[in-house]
Amino acid sequence: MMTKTVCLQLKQHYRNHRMQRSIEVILAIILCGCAILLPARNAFGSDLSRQPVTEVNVSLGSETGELKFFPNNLEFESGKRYKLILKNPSQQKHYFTAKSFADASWTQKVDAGNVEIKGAIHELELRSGSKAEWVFVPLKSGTYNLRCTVAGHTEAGMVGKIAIAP
Ligand SMILES: [Cu+2]
Repeated sequence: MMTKTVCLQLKQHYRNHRMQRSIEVILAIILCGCAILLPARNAFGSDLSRQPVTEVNVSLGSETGELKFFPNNLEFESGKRYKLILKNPSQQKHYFTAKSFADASWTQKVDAGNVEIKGAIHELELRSGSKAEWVFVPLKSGTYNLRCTVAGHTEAGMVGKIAIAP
């Protein structure tokens, strides 16, 4: 009777020990996985995506129908994160077209209406009364052109400059 109890206790102990070992193995595997994944994510840009964001408002045209960007001179700093809030208060559609600036930046996302777009952005179309938000990090310093590509608008002066400071 006594021996049987000891034997059962030993069995239980052995079983617990085995379970503990397998938990240790699983933990070790998880930790290994993290060690491999974390540096890769940081190198890819998770640092950039977590930076505090600076909001910048730009109006495409005006309520009175002026063909201009307000403001038409934008300045950003390389490596900082921005949320460009674009609004069109006019009665017609306008474009925010800045291809080389977009190429010199990392776009995190664009929110337009209920749609969130991820990936390269070169041009944003804003219908009358609409709004879009572009979250990005400028990377390559320089001065870039901005214009509205609606026929006649660039010629009428709907242009601007975007500077990325190093
Ligand atoms: Cu326009």
